[in-house]
Amino acid sequence: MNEEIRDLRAGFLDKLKEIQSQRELEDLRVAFLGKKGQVTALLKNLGGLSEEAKRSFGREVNDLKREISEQLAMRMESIRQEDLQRELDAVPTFDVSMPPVFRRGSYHPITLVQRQCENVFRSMGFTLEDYSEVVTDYECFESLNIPKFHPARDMQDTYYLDNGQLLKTQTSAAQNAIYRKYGPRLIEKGEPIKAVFPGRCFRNESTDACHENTFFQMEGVMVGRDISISNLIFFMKTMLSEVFRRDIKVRLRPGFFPFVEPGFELDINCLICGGSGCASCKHSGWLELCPCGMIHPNVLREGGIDPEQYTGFAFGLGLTRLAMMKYGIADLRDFNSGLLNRLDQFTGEN
Ligand code: FA5
Repeated sequence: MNEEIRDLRAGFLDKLKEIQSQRELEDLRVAFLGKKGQVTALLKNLGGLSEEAKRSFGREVNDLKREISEQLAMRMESIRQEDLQRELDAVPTFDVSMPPVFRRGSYHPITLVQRQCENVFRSMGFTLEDYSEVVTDYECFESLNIPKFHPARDMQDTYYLDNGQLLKTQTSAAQNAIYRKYGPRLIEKGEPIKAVFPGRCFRNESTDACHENTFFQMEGVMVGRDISISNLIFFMKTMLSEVFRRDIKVRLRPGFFPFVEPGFELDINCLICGGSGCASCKHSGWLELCPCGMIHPNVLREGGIDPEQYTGFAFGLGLTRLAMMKYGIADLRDFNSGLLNRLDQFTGEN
């Protein structure tokens, strides 16, 4: 091989080793194969050579060009792969395209977040209650200050069964039973009622990124002497900081529910879009997470508790939306999708 060609080839291969980006690679291509590049410049030295030497030199230059082109193409492909890998590494934990690896079984993300909330409230002295999914009209509505034909029923499109029972639309349906269960202890021993009760709820809703017809809530109540809105805010703040373990923006605004007075809506700044607006938060930047308020006197009375002596707060935490925010899942319909390769990514927690 011609000495000049050999040196040029060695120089190219040395430089190629240092290339890290597509842009550097393009500069190298221009430096060697461009119109004013080093390989093209070789051809200017053909002048004094014999015909035979010219042919041989030309062949070697062409071989070098081909080799350089191939080397550049190979390096371009490997840089593309490296760039892609870097992008994939930067993708947040939830990856919809992640293939299933092996199946060992895992907890559903809603179960994980539910357990976390249960632990937080249990550590603050709340009892954990279980309640039926099929309830009576009295439990779900009438005991909650929502008589028959009250317009507030329209807020929860209900699945009724033939026997007059219904699929509970809200965990509040268990409130009356809790007051009846723990009321006597409150009255006799002065022990406040502190209970949480998670459960599946059903509403005949059209679904979208933040609404499902089957979803989970966790109800919480505290009743005793001098229980106030400050107690409510303290427990809400503690729960959110334990679940998210970082500062998150919330807002409290007035909200209407016949079973609380005053009533509030506690919204969370959408963690999917950071508050700029997206499908997950219906483009408002905020997501309704946990309505709450001071329990209406009629509801306490219906549960056998004298509202003149005792007060209390109640909240209805949207567990499905909480899991959505905690795990960065933009569409809560994924939760019921049955797609295990998406849902078992969170096993490591708890
Ligand atoms: C209620 O269900 C009241 N029982 C909450 C309550 C309890 C208020 C105690 C006051 C005192 P609401 O319909 O807004 O309220 O639902 C409560 C939460 O459940 C919502 O903030 C939301 O996080 C969640 N939620 C409601 N509907 C859906 C749905 N279709 N899909 C997913 N989550 C929902």
